[in-house]
Amino acid sequence: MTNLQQIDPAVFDALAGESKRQMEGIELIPSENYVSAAVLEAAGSIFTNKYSEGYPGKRYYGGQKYTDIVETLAIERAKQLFGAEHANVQPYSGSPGNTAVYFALLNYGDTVMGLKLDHGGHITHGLPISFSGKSYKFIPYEVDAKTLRLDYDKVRAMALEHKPKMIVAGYTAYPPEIDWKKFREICDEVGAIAFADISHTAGLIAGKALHNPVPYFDVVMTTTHKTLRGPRGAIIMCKKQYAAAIDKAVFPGLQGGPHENVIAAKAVAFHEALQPEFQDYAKQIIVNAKALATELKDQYGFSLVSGGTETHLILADLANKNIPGKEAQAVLDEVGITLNKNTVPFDTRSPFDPSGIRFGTPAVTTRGFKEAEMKLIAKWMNDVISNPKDEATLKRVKAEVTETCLKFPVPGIKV
Ligand code: DSN
Repeated sequence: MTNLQQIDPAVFDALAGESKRQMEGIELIPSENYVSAAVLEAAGSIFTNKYSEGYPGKRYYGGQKYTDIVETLAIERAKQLFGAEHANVQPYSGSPGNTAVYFALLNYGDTVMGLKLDHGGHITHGLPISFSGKSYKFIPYEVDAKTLRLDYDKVRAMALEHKPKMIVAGYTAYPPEIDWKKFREICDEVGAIAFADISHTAGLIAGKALHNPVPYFDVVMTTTHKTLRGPRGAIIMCKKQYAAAIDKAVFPGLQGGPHENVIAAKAVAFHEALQPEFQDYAKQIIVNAKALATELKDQYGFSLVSGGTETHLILADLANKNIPGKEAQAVLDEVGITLNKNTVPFDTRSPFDPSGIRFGTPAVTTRGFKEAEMKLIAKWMNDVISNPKDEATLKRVKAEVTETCLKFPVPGIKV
């Protein structure tokens, strides 16, 4: 990056600092990952120079020979990866992707059901202050107060009562696997459109480590940068009958020129996810998450929402550890372990300083961490959370974290 170093040392220095942070720290934010050098090259390529409003073969500007090639590759690979009838690869990210789905298939004011944000949903699944909550009549469903898991009978009863036009399934802080077939049955019973937001688990689904909703659902949106390990962005997949409406909603309904450099990087990521070794990766993410959860629970007495995990993600309620989520996040950050504070279902604290922390294994699994490293991480987390003000503990853990991380290279970062 000699050009960047010479032309803009301030940005170069920040980038160098971030590279070191990513190399030397343990990334446990469950929505983050490390992309391959090939994905980085495509995302940082000269496709960024090109405008290409429209779709392959039907663009508004000239010079589209190569943008058509990469966008078609991305579309066909996405369809193959998930068994989709149609794919639109242009959404800039998850929120615009969800917005496009609503814009395509709903009228303002229509009734929709989505999981409550503090029970694991997403802002765009009907939070009253978001565009979704303001534009549509979202009826929030919840997890069961005792099991902290979805109660499909209750979801069904709510659907029968409210007759939603759409039900949204797929979450950002829900550790168990989702029963897609149950959602499909409920949607069929009430005549609702079945919409899955699989942003968190798309890589696990593509890698055949979790069940795939695409065959059952009318529409599925996913971001491409989480477990799927692609560039920041999103795609929408749907049954053929919705294809025209979805495409029209993305462009010209909501977006202008697609980011073809990112679409090229999506194509590369889908190619990588189609390789057999991606299935090993997806399975190891869950093996690692389960190992980390078991160690934290059995060895160190952590209270895990829903009892553990069946996916890449763990949500711990720190009430029994006498430390709020915000402080835990900050002190773990100090030793190089990055995760995020998070509300737990029925949280009595505020979202800015909630009771829980959310963490997961997609990024560390990309580095090659296995069950042995999960035991180390659990120990370090417990050491820090039990002694947040003990400088000697923090210093020791930070040194151990750095030493371990340097043995596991990060794809795309040269030491
Ligand atoms: N910000 C994402 C996450 O961390 O889950 C959701 O949009």
